[in-house]
Amino acid sequence: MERTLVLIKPDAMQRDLAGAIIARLEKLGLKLVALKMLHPDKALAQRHYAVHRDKPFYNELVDYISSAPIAACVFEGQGAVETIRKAMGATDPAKAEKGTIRGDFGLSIGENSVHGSDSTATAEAEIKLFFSPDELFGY
Ligand code: D4T
Repeated sequence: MERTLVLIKPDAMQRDLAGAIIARLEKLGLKLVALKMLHPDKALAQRHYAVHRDKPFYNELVDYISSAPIAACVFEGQGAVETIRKAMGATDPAKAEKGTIRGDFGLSIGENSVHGSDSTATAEAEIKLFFSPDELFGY
């Protein structure tokens, strides 16, 4: 079954939106199969965002995601990656449609409340970064 990683970013955690975001994703028929709260260190943030290492916003992105606790979640279901990407909305909350997570909760292109894996291959690698196999549940 397809799985994807969702990170609830510091801006959403700090505004007590973790439950609301998880509830929205559960309502899409996706199953929450792993969940943890953690404060990522710089090394983890750099590995997670390695694909962006040459982008001008990379350092800011790494600093931001490692600035405060986040919630990491794995959701499972048919088409989970695409379903969650749609539910998140455009990267820039100003361009995201109303009713999407970023459209409703995001503050700026950096503080955009959530991360979601962009392909099944990326999801597999990202899930391994945040979870060991025994932290993923089938139920
Ligand atoms: P993620 O990967 O977090 O689900 O976001 P997207 O897939 O929607 O967006 P992305 O890969 O283009 O960017 C990754 C991450 O960087 C932040 N960002 C992006 C930023 O701070 N400034 C920018 O100019 C851009 C383009 C937001 C998401």
